[in-house]
Amino acid sequence: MQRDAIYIDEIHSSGFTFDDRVASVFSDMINRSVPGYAQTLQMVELLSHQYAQNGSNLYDLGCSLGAATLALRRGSRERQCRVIGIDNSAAMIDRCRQILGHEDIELHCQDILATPIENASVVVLNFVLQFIAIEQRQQLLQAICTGLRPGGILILSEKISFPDPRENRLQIELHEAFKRAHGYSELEISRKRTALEDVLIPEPLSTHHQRLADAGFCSSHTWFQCFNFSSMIAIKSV
Ligand code: GEK
Repeated sequence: MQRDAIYIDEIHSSGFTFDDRVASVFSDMINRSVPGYAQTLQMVELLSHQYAQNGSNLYDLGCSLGAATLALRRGSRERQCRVIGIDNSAAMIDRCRQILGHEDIELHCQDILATPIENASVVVLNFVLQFIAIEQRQQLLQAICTGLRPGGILILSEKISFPDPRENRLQIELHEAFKRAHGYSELEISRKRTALEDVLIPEPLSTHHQRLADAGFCSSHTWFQCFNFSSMIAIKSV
């Protein structure tokens, strides 16, 4: 695994993008930046084992290097499911193909906003909705809910914000302590913060749950939270 040193010695004037440089260090970057990332992958496998329906499609939207896509495949072995990973970064999808080439997985370089979701039983958005423009989030969740079979689920993991400014500040400080504990310097943390401004837009959990209800899910539950990172499961009625 190549170590993420992107923000050590360079000031990036433009915003963060999922280019080849990011793709080449992505596994290290996400593991050292997102508290609970490994656990979300374990639970994607467990939840797909629980909810994948025979003959259905399983989607990993914004699959990056395919870690959650592989978890979907592992969780649904012995069922006749198509596992489909989508990402609009060619650099990510190319590397993902190299990593998962031998697996029974379909990969497409495509915008998830233009991806038809059909005959689905499990859909994953693992730290991806946060990169979609706020005004397009509802439409995406609605398309996912419509494309799910009855009893199907969406697993939605996000960086979140908090309505109370003091709690928001505290959770950001704890996240930055997590990054320092994983070897990032103050300078790297602050450069990355600047690069992600206006690119990654977190929202409160209450906003996510309301949007899931408005999209047609019959219930949604927070199953994980560590500092300002959370994961939810939303269920379509049977
Ligand atoms: C994981 N889920 O390892 N269409 C397609 N892909 C997109 C779009 C879009 N409109 N916008 C962003 N992406 C992965 C981690 S990373 C999370 C997901 C992070 C893709 C983008 O190219 C990138 O690969 C991914 O979403 C976000 O479980 O970097 O914090």
